[in-house]
Amino acid sequence: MNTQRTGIFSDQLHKKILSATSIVAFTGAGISAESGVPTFRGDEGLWKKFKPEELANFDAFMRNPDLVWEWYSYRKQIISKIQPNPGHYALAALERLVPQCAVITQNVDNLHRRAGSTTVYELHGNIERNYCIGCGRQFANQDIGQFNRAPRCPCGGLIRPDVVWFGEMLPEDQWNASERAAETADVFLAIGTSAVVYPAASLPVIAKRSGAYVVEINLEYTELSRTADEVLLGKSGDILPQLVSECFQNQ
Ligand code: BJW
Repeated sequence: MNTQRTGIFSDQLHKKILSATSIVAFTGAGISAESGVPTFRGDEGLWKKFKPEELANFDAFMRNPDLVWEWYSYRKQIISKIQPNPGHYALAALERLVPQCAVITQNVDNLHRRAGSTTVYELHGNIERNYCIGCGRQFANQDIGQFNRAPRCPCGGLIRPDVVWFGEMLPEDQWNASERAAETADVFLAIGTSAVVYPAASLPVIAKRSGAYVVEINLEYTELSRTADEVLLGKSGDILPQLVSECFQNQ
């Protein structure tokens, strides 16, 4: 594993990116931190103040739907007020420069699409969508308004956010497409994720096993660092725009 500080990227990385037919960006909460979305783990993370077992699983929702709904309302409000940051925009620009480029995200904040990325696989859902646990009817946030209590569908069922809680399966189509993208990537960028939540955290390993050059971008070393070919330590909002402009400055 090569370790390199932000600034000048290795020749190896330049060559890998410029010769790549397929680049995958696998993102976690860290890429949205600079937009003002709190991460989950670490000193400033949501799980310091809130217990995931009380908020991010189906049993918790059935025990206390209003509490869980209130927590998601709070996060929906944060997300409705913020904007994509230079890291999101750099990935959207990369999509226009590389023959195939996909974003696989664990984030539910929709910021990649808002930044202009079009091939986006959402492994853990999207907080802007909701559905009825009774009949499955879908509701956009604007359809249900702002509620402090968990809203109900006309059928009487509880409405929940369309996110993936612990113990739930990932959306099959998103997972299958992500696995295929990881298997065929020439370069796999793992950005702002602690890489501890499975099955998402297996994707960089799948990519590496399939021959991809794996680059981690994070503020600190993670579970993934030993697998990565390079670790770039720093903010993704600094590193990604710099990487894209350095590699493609003549295009
Ligand atoms: C920056 C930065 C900057 C900050 N620039 N970097 C044992 C082995 C394997 C699996 C399991 C196991 N025990 C249990 C499981 C299963 C479980 C799991 O993985 N648990 C582990 C925690 C142990 N997984 C599941 O349950 C999944 N489903 C599943 O396995 O289905 C099969 C099954 C079904 C039934 C029974 C059994 C199995 C589902 C997982 C769903 C995860 N859901 C959440 C919540 C989503 C909804 C919501 O938003 O509320 O997804 S949890 C939370 O963690 C969220 C995230 O997407 C996910 C990952 O977090 P992420 O993105 O990595 O964030 P952080 O905060 O951890 O890290 C941020 C990083 O950014 C840090 O490294 C910072 O340094 C860095 N950073 N600023 C660059 N500016």
